[in-house]
Amino acid sequence: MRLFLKLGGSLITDKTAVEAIRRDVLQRLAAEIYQAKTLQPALELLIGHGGGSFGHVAAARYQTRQGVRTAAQWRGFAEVSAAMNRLNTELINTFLQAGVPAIRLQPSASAMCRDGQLVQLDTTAVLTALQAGLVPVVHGDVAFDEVRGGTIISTEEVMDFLVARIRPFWLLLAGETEGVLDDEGRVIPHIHPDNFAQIAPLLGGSRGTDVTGGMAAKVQAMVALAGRLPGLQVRIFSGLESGVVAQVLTNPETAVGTLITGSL
Ligand code: IP8
Repeated sequence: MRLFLKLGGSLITDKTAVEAIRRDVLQRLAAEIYQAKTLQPALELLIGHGGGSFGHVAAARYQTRQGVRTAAQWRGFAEVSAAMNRLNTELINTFLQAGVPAIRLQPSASAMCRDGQLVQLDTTAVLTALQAGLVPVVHGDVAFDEVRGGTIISTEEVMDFLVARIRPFWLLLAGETEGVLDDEGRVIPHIHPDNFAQIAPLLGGSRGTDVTGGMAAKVQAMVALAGRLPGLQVRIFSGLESGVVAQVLTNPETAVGTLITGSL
């Protein structure tokens, strides 16, 4: 079973501070991922993690997503990359200590964008790592851009690109909220192309600094992705509740959070 799991930046870091890791959460998640992999040796798992209070703070300071031209902006581009490296290193070390054979595959090493759209990213290393039983770890990152010079690609943009080529059955998005919430704070159990237009106005942005869009943009991208790739299902749920990540990795049909599908 091939699964992609995103750990949201707001889940693994404190987005209201600067470069603050939620170490207790990260350690618990690593233990749960180890547990799921041990229970299911055939599990092929790719993990992506957001920028949280690491990448987003530097990216907002230098406006990197809008484009990179001047020497000062390129310096900012390098700083955003370094901030993501610092977060990723913490993550990889925590996973390895928990027994998860995680390996960093840095998107910016092979990514190319065209006016903010990711058009090129190496998939060979990802596939080879999955087949070797490793857990490749990607993340939102800086990227070179044919039009803008440089830009930012979100974790979901990286994962969407890989989903279309590596075709997992599930894209599991673990964040700090219980799922996609309506304007009264209730979890919306199922979003599909037929109800998305009604739901979209009820969705909010993001807490803290987020240069890549917040919840409404993310849900829209997921509905479009599930619509393009029949067979792909997406689940958005909270990784804060102990045991849920292990449970969802073991059985992604578990009815928690919000399910997003490409048809009813
Ligand atoms: O947290 C953006 O990734 P996201 C990463 O998935 C950077 O939006 C570098 C800001």
